[in-house]
Amino acid sequence: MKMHAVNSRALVVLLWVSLSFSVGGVYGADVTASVQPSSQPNIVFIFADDLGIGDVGTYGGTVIDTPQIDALARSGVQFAQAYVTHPVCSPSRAGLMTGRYQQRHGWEFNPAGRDVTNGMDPNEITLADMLKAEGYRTGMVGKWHLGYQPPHDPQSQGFDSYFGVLAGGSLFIDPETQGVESRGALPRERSARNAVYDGRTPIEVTDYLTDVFTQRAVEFVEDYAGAQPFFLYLSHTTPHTPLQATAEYLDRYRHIEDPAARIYAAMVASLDDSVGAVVEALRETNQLENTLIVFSSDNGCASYIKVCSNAPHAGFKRYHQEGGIRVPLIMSWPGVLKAGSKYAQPVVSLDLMATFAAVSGSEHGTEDSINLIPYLKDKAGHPHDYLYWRSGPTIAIRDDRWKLIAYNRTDLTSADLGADGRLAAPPNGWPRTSPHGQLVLLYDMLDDPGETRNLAELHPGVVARLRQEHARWNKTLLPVALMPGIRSTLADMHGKSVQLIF
Ligand SMILES: [Ca+2]
Repeated sequence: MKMHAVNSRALVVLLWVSLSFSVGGVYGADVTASVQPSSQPNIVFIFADDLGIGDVGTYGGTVIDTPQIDALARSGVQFAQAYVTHPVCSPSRAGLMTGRYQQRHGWEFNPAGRDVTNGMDPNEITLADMLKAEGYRTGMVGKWHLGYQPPHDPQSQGFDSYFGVLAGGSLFIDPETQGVESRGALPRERSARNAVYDGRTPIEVTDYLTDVFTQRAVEFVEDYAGAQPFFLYLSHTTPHTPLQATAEYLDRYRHIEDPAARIYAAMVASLDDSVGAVVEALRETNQLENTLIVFSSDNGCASYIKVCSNAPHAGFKRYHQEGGIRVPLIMSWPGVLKAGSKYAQPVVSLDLMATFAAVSGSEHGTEDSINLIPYLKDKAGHPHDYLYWRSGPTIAIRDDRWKLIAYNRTDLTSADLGADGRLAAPPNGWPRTSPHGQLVLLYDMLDDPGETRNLAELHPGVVARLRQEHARWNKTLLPVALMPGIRSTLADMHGKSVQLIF
């Protein structure tokens, strides 16, 4: 193991990790006996919103430059098959924050504004709750989307400090600001629902929101570096709509003629710069060797913005094809995780809970979360036999080779879509039943990762096995959600019309 000039806390971590692995057991099993407070690394989790995996250079993107994200990947581990638990923001975040499939605690659907008065089950233990109990200073900057009010808001859910947007997104800047380009007609000011909060106080922010979040994150690192281990959750609202960027980032993409594509590329650039700024702050405060940095996105990019890429995957945000649920995931922990490595087996965002618990010394675990660190060292096999999804009547499951998706078929047509591109929900939300039957899709993920060929009719035995396994898992969930699913639209799957419910 290469030794750099490391501070004492990092050195203890290095020795402790080496010891834990040389014992050969499950990483977590050694933790309680051996961990000392001084051996806890900082954890920095940078989250993008609706970032297309095909728009990240290290994942094969060629249109947009992401030098900072790419450098982070080179410094650590890049996951080839990282999944989130839902193809839209809020339920994906509910799974990630708790390390439990969100259907276990009822946060199955996009709240679609109902999070102003409701929120994720406050009895769940979040990443921040867990790390705070281990003595971490916990700070959050950015998008929450799991409930505005106590006991659901970030400061009720384990974060010592909060600065950000409680909503699913917000205006990035006054669209009439000099040099700013925006897509569509936007208001000049944020609505109350999309306000920026400092703690629990809404404040006025006039600078470009992504830059403001970055600055706050850098200040958090500078304020707490070295004093006690810290957990920073930097949850950007970019490159989610509204599409808006400043001249600083647009200048890098003047060669892209399509305005929406240019703005989206500039937004990804602002995200990339943010990753670089946070890494630099860690370096300047001598914390880089002592920090586990994680970068990911909450779901794939959206078809409705028309200018992003989930390539080489099919589908988009809202879809259970890979384009909706397979995301970039990078972990960097210099000196502990091997630089420039790749991890090929399927993993899921739920695994961050057990991973963060193990490195912080927590005994907390969940039924769904696997500590990935041993696998990133040398542990053989795969962390999960199956990964599962459910969004109302839509289900999906995958194993090492196969992936099954079942969507509701529908007799609704594009004439039923509203101006916002969505279907109007029945009064009690969309039912879990399938009155028009389901379209069952089976893909061979080894032969056909782009999900182009439906093999369901060729392999009825595989379909039956996966359906049975999904039914077994389904019985362990809450049969209903805290709030019914009200968001839905139509999609064409191999020439058949299906209903996406999210
Ligand atoms: Ca999102």
